[in-house]
Amino acid sequence: MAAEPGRVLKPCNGAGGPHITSAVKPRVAGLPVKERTSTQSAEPGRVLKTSESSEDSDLTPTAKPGMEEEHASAKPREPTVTGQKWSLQDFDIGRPLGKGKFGNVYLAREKSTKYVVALKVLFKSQLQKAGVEHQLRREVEIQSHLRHPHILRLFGYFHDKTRVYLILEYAPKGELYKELTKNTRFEEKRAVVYINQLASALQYCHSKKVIHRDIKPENLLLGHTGDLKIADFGWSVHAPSSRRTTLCGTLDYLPPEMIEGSLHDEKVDLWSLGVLCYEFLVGKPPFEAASHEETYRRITRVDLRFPSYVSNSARSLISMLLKHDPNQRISLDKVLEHPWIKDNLNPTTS
Ligand code: N15
Repeated sequence: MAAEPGRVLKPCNGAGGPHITSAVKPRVAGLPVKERTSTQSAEPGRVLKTSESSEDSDLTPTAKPGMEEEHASAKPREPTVTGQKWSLQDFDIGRPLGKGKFGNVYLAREKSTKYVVALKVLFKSQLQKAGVEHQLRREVEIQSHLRHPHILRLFGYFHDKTRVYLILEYAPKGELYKELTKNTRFEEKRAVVYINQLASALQYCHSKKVIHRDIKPENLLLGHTGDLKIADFGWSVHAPSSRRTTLCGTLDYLPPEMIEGSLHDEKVDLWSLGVLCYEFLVGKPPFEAASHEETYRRITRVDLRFPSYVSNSARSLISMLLKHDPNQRISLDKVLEHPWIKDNLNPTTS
């Protein structure tokens, strides 16, 4: 089944993305809107109930505390408990952690608890111009409901006249892709630790019918013990989906069914896991090529080649993930049982 042409999920990352006309009315101001009774009454830190029935539904205006359960002391306070809303005043702002198309991420500390977070600042004008408010709201909706040790937490959000702020978990060891660049490639034992953590995070996502679709090293951060955190849900949707991506930016991590515009489901993440596994071990993604067209060809043909140093056991797992037919791909359960994982996993690091 072909995806509907022209349905754009996300603007191109990086420069030169197309202008996207939003199908939704611009209402970034209340983002994510919930029981807005007055024009600026979005409730910081409170999030929306995830609708699993429709990948593209409007957000159900069901209030849910942004930070309940597990946290006692160290986390930022629960706005719905105190009745207070977050504002910039609540934070000391530190160094920039990263720059993005719509704004930057800063190290920040919540004043009353001294809890350190990553504060992402997005400019409403830019979000509006690109027509991605709806996208952002969906991301917030999805991510704020996910609780997993290997998924970066979204603690809450607030906004002012010009900006939207996302209160995100701070990952002290920074970007995984920098580690990969620094090391060129990872030893198999280290790759196993990451793949194991990733597989368990994806298992959790899939149990919630969330497919990620954009797992690549740039979207992975490292916690203070060096544990992996999936940070970006920019393309996540509820399965199954025929959502089409704009095919700009790198194709390297996209499975055949996505670049071919077919209906896809959570099995896209199995493919990405295979690509990532390869990249961890080799230092570059498997279908890398000089041109978009060539990468496309290599992906659709599953033109997979391994350098001699990759173990047979790793090749076995990667080959079972990188199957053209999504239904032939090894399941996450079986990934976690695969000898390459089991035999290389240090019991203390799982
Ligand atoms: C729409 C919303 C729900 C999506 C939420 N997720 C994001 O916005 C994805 N995102 C995560 N965008 C930026 C970040 C981000 C979070 C970027 C960097 C960090 C972060 N947490 N911690 C960092 C971080 N820690 C670092 C340590 C050393 C060097 C750089 C670091 N960056």
